[in-house]
Amino acid sequence: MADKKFKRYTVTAALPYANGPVHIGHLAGVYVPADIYVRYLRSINEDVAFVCGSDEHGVAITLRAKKDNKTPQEIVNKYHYLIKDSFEKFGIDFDIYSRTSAPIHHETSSDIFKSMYERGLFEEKVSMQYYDEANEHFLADRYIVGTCPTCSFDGAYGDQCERCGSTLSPSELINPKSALSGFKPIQKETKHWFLPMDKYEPWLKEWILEGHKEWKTNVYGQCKSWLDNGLMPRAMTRDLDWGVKVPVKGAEGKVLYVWFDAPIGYISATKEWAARIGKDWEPYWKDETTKLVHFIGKDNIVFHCIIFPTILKAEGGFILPDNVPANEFLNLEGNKISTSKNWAVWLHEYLEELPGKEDVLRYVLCVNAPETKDNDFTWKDFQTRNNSELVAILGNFVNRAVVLTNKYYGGVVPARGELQKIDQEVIDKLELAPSKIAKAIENYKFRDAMAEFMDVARIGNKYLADCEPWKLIKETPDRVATIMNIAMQLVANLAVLGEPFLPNTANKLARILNFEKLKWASAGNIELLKSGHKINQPELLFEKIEDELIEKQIAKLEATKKDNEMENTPVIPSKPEITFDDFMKMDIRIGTILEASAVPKSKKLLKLKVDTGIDQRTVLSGIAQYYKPDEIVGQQVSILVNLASRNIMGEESQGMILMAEDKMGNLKFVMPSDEVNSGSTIS
Ligand code: B3M
Ligand code: ZN
Repeated sequence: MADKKFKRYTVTAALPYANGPVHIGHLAGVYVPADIYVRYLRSINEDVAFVCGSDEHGVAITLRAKKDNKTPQEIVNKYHYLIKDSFEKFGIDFDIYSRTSAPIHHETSSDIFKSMYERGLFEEKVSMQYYDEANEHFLADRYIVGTCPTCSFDGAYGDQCERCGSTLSPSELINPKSALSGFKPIQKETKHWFLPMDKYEPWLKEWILEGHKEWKTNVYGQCKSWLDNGLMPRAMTRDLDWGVKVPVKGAEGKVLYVWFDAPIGYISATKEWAARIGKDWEPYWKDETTKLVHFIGKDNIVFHCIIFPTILKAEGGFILPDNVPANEFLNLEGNKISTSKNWAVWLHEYLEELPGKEDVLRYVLCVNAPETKDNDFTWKDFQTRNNSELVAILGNFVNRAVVLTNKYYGGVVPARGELQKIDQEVIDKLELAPSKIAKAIENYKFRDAMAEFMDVARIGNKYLADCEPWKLIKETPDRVATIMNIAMQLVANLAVLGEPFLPNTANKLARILNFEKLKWASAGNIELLKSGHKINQPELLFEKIEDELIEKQIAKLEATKKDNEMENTPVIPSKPEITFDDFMKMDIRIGTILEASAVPKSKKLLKLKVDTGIDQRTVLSGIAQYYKPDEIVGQQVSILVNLASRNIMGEESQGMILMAEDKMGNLKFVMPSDEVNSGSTIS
């Protein structure tokens, strides 16, 4: 079935930063889809290396260490094992979970750098870099905070604005400050080694834009936008004391850029795994018949589609990814998951608080996976999916089939008699299921795949409900034998087909059925259980989740929200002084929203018609994620009316609505304490 072009697979899952635990967003975006993919490949007997590990370098780690008053090594040791353990318990079945502080990784990444350096593939440049005089430290991009030039957010980092998602360089920040001392950094000379991305641009355009049109639209689109904007040389070294030392004379006190070393971590992990089991690692990275697939989240697209492939291409001899099925983000109860705000469902806590429900989370995160757009996880939805899908469909069908087989036949699978039309219909549908599921998985459509899998249980449920064997057992026992035989074959098929999705459940099913789990190729027919085969007693596959449990989880999040509100507002550095006259230039008034509508093709903008007291005008405002159009008609707002009008997405926007940000990063209207007339001036 799978791609005949390929003889083996190297499947990578993004290396989580070992600076905090992993949460449901990680699982939904990367690890559940990757694991389903790999388990399926193993079931069709493909040769797979499924590699992952902790990303233990980079500024995020050093910042975290500083905050906790620990060494970076202490931080990564703590989280590496916590993360590894969470993955294991959720059944994410890596062949190896390594770490980038491992000696083999330092050696591998250092060697690749050296080999590229020796062949003159880097440009050596002396540039000005921000430097914190108080701490005598060059400042990595993340160590510089300032105002975002795109959205004016005051807490943007030198590499990225977490509010609007723009990728930044520190020099673009307005009013930059050192995160170490809070002082304005100075510029100081430093030498770095740059990868001339611009030189690889034509090749990248050809390889991605022409060669990989089949990549997911979100992935292809991001690549195209990077390539259309033009690439620039990018420094592959950093002034930092934590990471892989730059193996070059004159580079003392410098380390490899974390995005140079981390993806090489996939290669180091493969080496470690291969050595452990006495295999040759090279075919997994160097043989054209190997299919390389990177599972990542959307914030890592440029690194996996553009920068890492450029490194591999420049170094030479390596294969390139065949696909990079990146997902969008998962939100939690309507808000962006945030580590710093503790707005997350942490996997290690879930495991403690909802023991035995690993597959439930795998299921919910898969059916809700942010495959094409950001999605929301809510505890209510979690409960509904469990109760009305896992319990009511899958669990119910299996339980009925197993209970009746035990009751009528002492647990021995009865022989089939003559088939009726309704039986044949079920058999026909079952026959199609494995290839439908396989096709969806091979195309990285895991939600569809899971839906197809659940359909098999639905078919079984309906079959029993339609045939009502319990009504026939007295009059026509032969007919019941046929029905129960087919029902049990469906259960056996569920055990085989369910393995990639719900591994614990598949194991339980195998146990109940008293059979060795079979490979994918055996599924799709009604010959899996021989008549006369003895099954075991039923076990509950899923249990109903009561309101109480859900309410507890919701209360926990509510408490987090409260904590966040109680905390002091982070001090955002003030903007440069202005004069009274500057202020008086602004004409801010109270207006009233008369109409509101969505802007086609924009997730962020709403088009508003505002009564300003002087006129009625159109304003485009980036509030679509926070308000629905019909709930804000009649809302009083503060509006800057003398802002030069701007064309945004083909619409003329006249003025700006003033918004304040709450602790969860949601935007709120700034409005008077009592209603005032539209047109009242603010001064
Ligand atoms: N450490 C994960 C992240 O951005 C980052 C991935 C590295 S993959 C080589 O959260
Ligand atoms: Zn921004």
